[in-house]
Amino acid sequence: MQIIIFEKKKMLFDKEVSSLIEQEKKRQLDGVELIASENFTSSEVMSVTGSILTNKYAEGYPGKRYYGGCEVVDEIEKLAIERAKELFNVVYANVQPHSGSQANTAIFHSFLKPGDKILGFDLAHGGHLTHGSPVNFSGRLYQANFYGVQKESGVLDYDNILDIAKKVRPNMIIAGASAYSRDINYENFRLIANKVGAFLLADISHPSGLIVSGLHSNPVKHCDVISTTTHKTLRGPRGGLILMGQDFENPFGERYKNGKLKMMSSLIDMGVFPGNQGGPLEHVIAAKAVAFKECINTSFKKYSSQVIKNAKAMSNAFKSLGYDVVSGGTDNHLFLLDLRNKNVDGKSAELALVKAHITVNKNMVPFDDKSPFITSGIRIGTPAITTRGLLENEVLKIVELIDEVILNVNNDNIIKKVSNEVKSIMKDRPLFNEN
Ligand code: DSN
Repeated sequence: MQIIIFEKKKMLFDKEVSSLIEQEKKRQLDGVELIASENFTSSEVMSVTGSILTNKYAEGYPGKRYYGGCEVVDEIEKLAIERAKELFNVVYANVQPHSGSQANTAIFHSFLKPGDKILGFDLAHGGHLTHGSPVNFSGRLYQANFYGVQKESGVLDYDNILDIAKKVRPNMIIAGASAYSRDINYENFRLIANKVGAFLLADISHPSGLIVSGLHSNPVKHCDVISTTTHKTLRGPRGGLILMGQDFENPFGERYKNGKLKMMSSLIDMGVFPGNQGGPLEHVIAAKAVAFKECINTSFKKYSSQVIKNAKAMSNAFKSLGYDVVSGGTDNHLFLLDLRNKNVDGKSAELALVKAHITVNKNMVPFDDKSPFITSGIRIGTPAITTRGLLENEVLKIVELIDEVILNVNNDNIIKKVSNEVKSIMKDRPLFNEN
């Protein structure tokens, strides 16, 4: 695909912005990117995101817009919807959410009313801001309750979640996390939701790429509604997506348009627009369509499988170096290191690693005694380095380098040496490896 992003001449006109983009490009090329929620998209995805489609206003949905001239973007949005449905094997897809948070906001709008009760994965144990955090709309507009991992094992205990659900009687349960390294049993969540009469939302923003590759449990059969971002393991443009495996009759009757909206999918569409967003980003929707096609391609499954192999190789190597890996390992693309036995906090580790061109994020570990600004741990993820083509032998070298930095967070000479080694490992590797 040959698409011109912008005319170079014009871009150079804005020296400040183009120079900052060049600096960021160098940072991305030189470094080892281990932030679990980041990835590198293909040049096609980036080109389409930067295309002239950004010029079009298209509030509404294909065939029902509030603006003229939407014939072409209608076709684009329909294509993105059809590809999302094929990729996830679902009957309904809304490709308009600008982000995962917007997707969740729209779902909450559709399934809940302010003051309703939700039950989500505790952010401090690996959940997400939009699953009920008191500083987020989800914790301010709804009565938020939480389940977490077991102290000894670091994994979810579904009997315990059922006990909490029976006490709370939530209107909606959210299954999904941003720092949980184990597979999620959506069937168990369905049984729990059925027992307490709750809707079940699966937020698969993190593992969605692994799910479409058949390498992680699939929520489609078990959940009422699914949200995901499109830029993590799915490797598309920055954005959100809402899916339903089955549509069902709107159980709220009068909620919108005097009960004229018969199906839940229509309520979700209303929840996105006009409930939560204005004009859709058709350039990003087109890039989502491109990414979905890339994911349908068989080479994507090979990529996803390598993401997991790399994460397992790294977590095993950290364990053999005496690190405490939360839950003892990983089934997916990430894991958490609890650094308390190394006498380093997450913030100091993150800062020292960034100086060595290794990017991770500090992260609370379950039952953390430090604040979210300091933390006892770091989160490590493999989607981005796998896109750059790193295999097990190379990620093992990176584990050694991380260990060297963590044991010497105040030693600038060692950090400098590691930084040079990182640059030489990443040298001549494009951001997106076509193989
Ligand atoms: N989902 C968060 C992360 O995992 O980094 C961002 O919202």
